[in-house]
Amino acid sequence: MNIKTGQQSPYLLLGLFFAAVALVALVALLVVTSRADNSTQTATIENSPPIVDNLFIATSSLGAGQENLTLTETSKQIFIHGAATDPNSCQQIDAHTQWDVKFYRTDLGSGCAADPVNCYHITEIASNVTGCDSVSDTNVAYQFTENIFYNADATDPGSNPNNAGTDWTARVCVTDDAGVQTCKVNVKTEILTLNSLDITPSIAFGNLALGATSKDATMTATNKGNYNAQKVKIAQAAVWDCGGDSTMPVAQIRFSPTPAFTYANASSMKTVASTVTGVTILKQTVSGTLRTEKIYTKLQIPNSGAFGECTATLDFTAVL
Ligand SMILES: [Ca+2]
Ligand SMILES: [Ca+2]
Ligand SMILES: [Ca+2]
Repeated sequence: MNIKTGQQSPYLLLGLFFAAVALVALVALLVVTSRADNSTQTATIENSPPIVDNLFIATSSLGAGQENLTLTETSKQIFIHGAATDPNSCQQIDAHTQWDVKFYRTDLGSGCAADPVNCYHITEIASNVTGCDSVSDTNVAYQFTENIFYNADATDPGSNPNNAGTDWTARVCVTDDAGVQTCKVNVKTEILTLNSLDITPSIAFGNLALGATSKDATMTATNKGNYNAQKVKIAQAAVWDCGGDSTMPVAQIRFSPTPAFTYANASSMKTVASTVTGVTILKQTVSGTLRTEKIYTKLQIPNSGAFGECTATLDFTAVL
């Protein structure tokens, strides 16, 4: 008997061959049809400029806007505040370094050099810009403060120097992250004339005999306002109080703009205010350099009928 081992039918082999070919083709087809691909999409969001929505000049934090500013003898704090929007995101305008704020006499323009008399370049700090909460938030609040000095130019009718024809401008500019700047100015603000004076607080004539006339006492009057030709009125409302029943008349004091003046020729003090002729104090225009004038007084003690330590108060009024 002839037994063959390891031999297969040729039909079976052919069948296996075609089956293998079909499997390879199917796998290849699957690979071709399942291969991934992608398409990159691009778009650029155009920058929208920022908008300064509103601008108020106030004399208190977040206070109501006002047209007129009255200064004080020291300095007056102002608050420039409002809201701003960037339609892209508040994050494009929320850094204080992106803000530029000035307060200046309008006729000088925003390019003016910093000067307390007429042009303030306001320092911006981080806390000046608030309220940017997320990338989808578009709005911020701002508030900048500045101290306006007493000698800042008045712009009302009667101002000296005469600046009635102009006023003061607050200008707020913000630049977004794309470098686009938008500015807003207030409509109108006048600084009013400030008529104000500082006077030497006390005078000591020392010990004087009955009938004696003192040496000059010198008083310094300082212009602490913004009017360029300030005059001075002087009065002594009540007689000298020398203790007990002892008094001296108001008219024992005489005054003059000239040192070492002759008592007999000088103006007598009165209970009603009278102008010190010859004293006109200019306005301070250079920072740190006060403008002053001297007023000289002499006291003559009555020949009799008075004794004691005497005191009296002089009243000064600044007048235009
Ligand atoms: Ca923008
Ligand atoms: Ca906001
Ligand atoms: Ca004006």
